Amino acid sequence: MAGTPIAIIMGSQSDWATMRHAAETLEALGIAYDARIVSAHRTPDRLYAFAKKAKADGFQVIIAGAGGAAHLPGMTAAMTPLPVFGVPVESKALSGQDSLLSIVQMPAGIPVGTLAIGRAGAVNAALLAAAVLALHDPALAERLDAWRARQSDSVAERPSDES
Ligand code: RP5
Repeated sequence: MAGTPIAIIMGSQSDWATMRHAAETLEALGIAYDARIVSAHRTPDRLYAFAKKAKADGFQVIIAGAGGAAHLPGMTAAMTPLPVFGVPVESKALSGQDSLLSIVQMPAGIPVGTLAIGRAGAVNAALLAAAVLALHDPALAERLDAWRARQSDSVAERPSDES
């Protein structure tokens, strides 16, 4: 999609339950995104085609979520000059620690900005991507400030017995 600043890619349909939190956060900030399933091992040709064209297609930041032997963010970063933020999806076998280490332990030379495991990582990947875009988009910077202010306002000063 031309002119869409953020690509959200994920290794499997099963990752969407996590990655939809990135999508929802971008929607709350009024940022357009394109969400795609791109598996490094099941659809390597799709990954190559996506990553090689991502910048020419107009994307500015890529958010990549994957679980297990999660090579999607690193492989993507190897094939594009765009910033790539990796979200470790919580795996069944190792609770996402495998995903985290696969994504965070990039050898020097090809960076992947790695977020937390699961929903927190997905939300924060979107907020980090928004912060990057906001450097050159004053209106977005205002929306991001307002988002943070609403978050602050939503925190009670004292705990309640009601959950
Ligand atoms: C990875 O394998 C995906 O990113 C996903 O987190 C994990 C499991 O995929 P499914 O077997 O659920 O399709 O490639």
